[in-house]
Amino acid sequence: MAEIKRNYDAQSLRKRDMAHHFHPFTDTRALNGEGGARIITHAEGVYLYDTEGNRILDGMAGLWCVNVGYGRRELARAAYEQMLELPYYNTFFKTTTPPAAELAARISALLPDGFDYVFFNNSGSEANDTMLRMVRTYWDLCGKPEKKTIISRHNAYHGSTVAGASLGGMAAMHAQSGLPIPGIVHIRQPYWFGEGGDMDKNEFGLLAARALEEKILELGADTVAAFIGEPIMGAGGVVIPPASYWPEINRICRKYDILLVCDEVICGFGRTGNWFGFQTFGIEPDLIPMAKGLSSGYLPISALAVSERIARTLIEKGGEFYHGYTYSGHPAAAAVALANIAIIEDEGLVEKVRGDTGPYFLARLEELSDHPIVGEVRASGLMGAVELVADKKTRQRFSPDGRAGTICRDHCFANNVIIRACGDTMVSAPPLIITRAEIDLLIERFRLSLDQTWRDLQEESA
Ligand code: PXG
Repeated sequence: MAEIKRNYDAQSLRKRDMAHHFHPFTDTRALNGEGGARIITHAEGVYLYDTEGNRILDGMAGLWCVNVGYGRRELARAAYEQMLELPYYNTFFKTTTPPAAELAARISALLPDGFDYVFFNNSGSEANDTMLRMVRTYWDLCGKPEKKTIISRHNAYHGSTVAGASLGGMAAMHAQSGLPIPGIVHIRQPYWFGEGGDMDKNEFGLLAARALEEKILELGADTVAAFIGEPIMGAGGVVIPPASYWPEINRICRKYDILLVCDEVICGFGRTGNWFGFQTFGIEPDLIPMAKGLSSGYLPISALAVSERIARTLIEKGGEFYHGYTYSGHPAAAAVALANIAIIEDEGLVEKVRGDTGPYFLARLEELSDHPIVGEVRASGLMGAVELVADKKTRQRFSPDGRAGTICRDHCFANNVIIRACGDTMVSAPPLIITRAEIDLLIERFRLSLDQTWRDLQEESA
């Protein structure tokens, strides 16, 4: 593929973008002050290209979603052919479409026995909105209408709709719009590096899990509907819980008859070296929201998989479920998801992450542990984090919080590798097709960026 596909007028595009495009999660004034956004024009494999002709290694798979990498003709073809055949039809009024029916069965076949039903939505946020309504309806139908509260965790990310942002535990999001909505509460996260102090990791894992039990007892189990968690907290900084955490959460949910929602929006479809994160951590979910890797981001689609107990109750006792989106089960998106799952399977991407590139990624990241500003390195599959600290021994952070991360992120960007900063935690989740040689390049550019960050921070404090 040519380095530059088309001759865009970058100047004029950027001007229009600055004048008219309200970007998500962006300080638009600050962005415009810096001259506007970088314009990504095309992509191939793990590389993005911009209007300046830069070839950028995408260490984030877009936004944790482009699992099969860019430039997949099969996915474009699946969308094109489906659009010619049937670009749209709804699934509301006693109708379905071939891709929607096939995809529902395909997802169900990937999951453990009992997950026979899936509900389609267009984003991870919407899948979680659906989950909230389903969970509350379920308990109503069980004759326990007082079981309404959902317990989540501080620093979790479950979306940006009103329900999604409320379920999430991002303080800055809550502060902006009067969230969370009533009936959603948050407990501590299993973040050993940030909050574990001198505790043994597994002891800390148990302590963090028991915060759930304490909250249930405080609220009364008869008022708690569900607990929601990401197997690994993604946007919160790739928080990989200690091994003791999830088994204890399973136990507590079963003991108090609390539904367990495992948000697989990031961890699903191979990210952690299994099809789903619940397999990596031994989680026993009742509901499974999934999105991103389901279509590798080529078209928007998400699904909520529902275990037998809930599906049977809703279907047999519930009558009509008054919920759905115009594009639920969109045929073109479903066709792309089917083709995407076929690629993951045919190319053995899950096995490759588990047995080859995942361990290699961790080994190469671990080499960064010797860097003067690196406090910890961790990874599961192709999902990794590097903690930036001022003092390696005491884990003392640089001040102010988030400054080192921002500097490092900007250096990465300038060095043509995309690595995100969550506060002072650098995170990377490259496409699952990444090769060892490309991981080497990612690490090389990352190390250079760490060196430059260290130099900047030293100069600042001098
Ligand atoms: N659950 C999880 C675990 C997610 O990571 C959502 C739900 C919501 O999905 P939608 O499709 O509605 O965005 C997400 C999304 C970041 C970042 O900066 C992460 C997400 C979205 C946007 C930015 O890390 N995750």
